[in-house]
Amino acid sequence: MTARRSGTDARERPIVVASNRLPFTFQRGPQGLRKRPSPGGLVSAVEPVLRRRGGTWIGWPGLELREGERVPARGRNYRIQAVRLSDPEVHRYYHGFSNRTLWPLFHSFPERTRFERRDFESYEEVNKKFASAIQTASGEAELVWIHDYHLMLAPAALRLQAPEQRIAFFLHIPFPPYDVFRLLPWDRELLRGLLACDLIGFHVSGYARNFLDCVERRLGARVDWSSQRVTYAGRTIQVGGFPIGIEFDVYEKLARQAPQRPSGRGERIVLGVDRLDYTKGIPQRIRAFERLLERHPRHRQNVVLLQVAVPSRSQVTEYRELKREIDELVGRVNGRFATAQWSPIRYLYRSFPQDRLCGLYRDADVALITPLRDGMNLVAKEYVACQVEERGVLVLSRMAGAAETMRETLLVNPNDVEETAEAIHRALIMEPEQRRTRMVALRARERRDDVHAWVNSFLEAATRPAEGLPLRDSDFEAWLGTYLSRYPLVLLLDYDGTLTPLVGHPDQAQLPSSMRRLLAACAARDDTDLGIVSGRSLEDVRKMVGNPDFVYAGNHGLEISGPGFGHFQHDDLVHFTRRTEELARALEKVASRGSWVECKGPTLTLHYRDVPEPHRASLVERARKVINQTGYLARDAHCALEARPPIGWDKGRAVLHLLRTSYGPTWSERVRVVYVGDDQTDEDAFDLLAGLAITFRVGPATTPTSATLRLADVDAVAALLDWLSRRSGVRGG
Ligand code: ADQ
Repeated sequence: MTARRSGTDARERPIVVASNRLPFTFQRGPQGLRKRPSPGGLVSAVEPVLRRRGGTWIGWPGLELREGERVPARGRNYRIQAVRLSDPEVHRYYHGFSNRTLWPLFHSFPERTRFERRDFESYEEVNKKFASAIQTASGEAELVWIHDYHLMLAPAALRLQAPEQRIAFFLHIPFPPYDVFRLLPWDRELLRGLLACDLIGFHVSGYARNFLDCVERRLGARVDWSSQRVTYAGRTIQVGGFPIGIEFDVYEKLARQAPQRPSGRGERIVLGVDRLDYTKGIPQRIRAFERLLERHPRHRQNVVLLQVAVPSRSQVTEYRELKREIDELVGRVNGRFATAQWSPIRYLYRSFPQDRLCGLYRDADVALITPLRDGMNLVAKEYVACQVEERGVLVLSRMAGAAETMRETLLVNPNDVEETAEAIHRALIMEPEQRRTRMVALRARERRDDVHAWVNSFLEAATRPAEGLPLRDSDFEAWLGTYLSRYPLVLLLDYDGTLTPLVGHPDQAQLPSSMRRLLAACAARDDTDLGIVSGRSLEDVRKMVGNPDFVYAGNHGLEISGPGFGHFQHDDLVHFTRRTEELARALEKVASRGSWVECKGPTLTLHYRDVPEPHRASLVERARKVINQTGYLARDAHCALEARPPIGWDKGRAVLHLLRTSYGPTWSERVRVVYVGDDQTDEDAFDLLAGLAITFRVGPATTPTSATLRLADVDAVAALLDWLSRRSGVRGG
């Protein structure tokens, strides 16, 4: 989705914004704290919004505040709330996880990425801190808008405290492809952190697609690709591309007002403006300019590369090394080509006031904006806004998000020095008429799609409720169509919570007649075998389902029986059936009112659904102790604690045994397996079947799972069975 609405929104309501940095960074001087504008694109984009609408901006002031020190409570027409961070937090959360892990990885520089668990832990803590500050400030706020890669866990932390709050997130940097993202050891945590939002925005739809791909493949969440919506943890999340714009009018005005360039030697100017960052491709750009001078000597003495670099993250070693590299390169090229009157590169390592920057943009003949990777790149847009005489040419990297819309630029691959050099040459010799045509089109788009239009379209999407998505045949076709196309299916299903909704007492968990019909319809096909794998005793589960054509695995697979399989009983079954009775007696002694023990032969379950909430934890603790003392394994189930004998047998092993016995040692070559289950004991099957089957975890996606995919509830299982019963038969071989 790439939504865009220009003009102003009628509902100019205040909002709460949270980002790592406040719009001002504070420095300590003799007169106390001094503030100066924070550098970078996020502030340039979002500050005008708050200035216009009012609200609160929550962020880190840029230094550790001392006892009694306060940052001013107001910005220009909005409130400021500082989040205090200690020096160790800044070190690990900001310089560490944000800038040494997420920044390089998300820009697809895995070789520069550092993976440090302690950095991640600090990131988690600081994100929680931000969430608490947001919670306090948001009150009745209609929307909380969280920004950028520093705060990707904050939405989930906030959702815990404010379940009803509308939360939106915007990522200002690229979202990398699956193959890069999954290098991160905490990839699922970040995805879950973001999925607590109602809306997640990216600069361009390509990044949104990468995100959806990761969500589908790493979390097994349901993704509707056509509407770019995700169903996760019982909620629907809208995802989309929202290309950011700039305050076009302001830049244009500043450019018109900037003092005229002093008439000097009249060299033509090729301009580069960046934060000093390795993603911006400054060394590659200097090499391209050097190649231009080599290949086209006519530009020597006539053209200057004016490179402005604003210092950034200078505490990080890579950035200091980059600075040194650029210094050396500039020195080398100047040494090689300079004459007494002319130096090819003028390099300014400092921040520029906005009005002076606008003068530079206006006067530059060519803007050379060639990042190796960039979320959007606002400099490209600022250049265009300042081109009031419409005579400049923009050479732009294909790797910048801006390249998706700014099609009238000269697009280059910044890694290709030759191509970039030729593009500069082409820009320098381009006919005025062509330059104007391109610039007029670029300016019209940036004027229309300015920062206010961006905010309006984003906020409009953020406040629109995302509707839930019914499961469609196309979902199952995408998940299973190819997998099942040439093989018979073995369909294995858990019973309670999968085929029947969870109820107070196991006896009440009757199989609905619609589900019974669907199971029968699946089993009636000659390319489908069906098995039920349950924690109930074999006899019990067979009675509940009542279909003699299925294979049944009871007691988590300690007993298996059915047509084409015969009968299996684990060797230790009799021994442990006796011992389980002893365990049951011991548990009766610690049980409290409302709990009861279900003996199922070699396993048992302590049910505590009817125990009042305040007494549950201590009951579980007592029961777990007793179970462990007898050498049994305790495992949490839905409002129940299961005890299983310590014989290394579980649903996973049972299912592998079933498959080997029924279809031979090469079963994975002969049949396809789909396994559906809803609780912790099914995780053993998900783990063992990973890569060998497609597995579904049923239920709201709040707990981690090893299953391939998720289904929201029993109705979704019914939809799956319905599709399986109707799917086209075994095709091909
Ligand atoms: P940045 O990486 O900071 O932003 P960019 O979009 O180019 O990159 O914005 C830089 C901002 O800093 C511009 O507003 C520019 O005017 C200003 N600036 C640069 N050099 C300066 C100098 N020497 N003096 C003063 N100001 C200077 C991140 C992402 C981008 C994304 C933005 C907004 O990396 O891809 O476009 O956020 O979402």
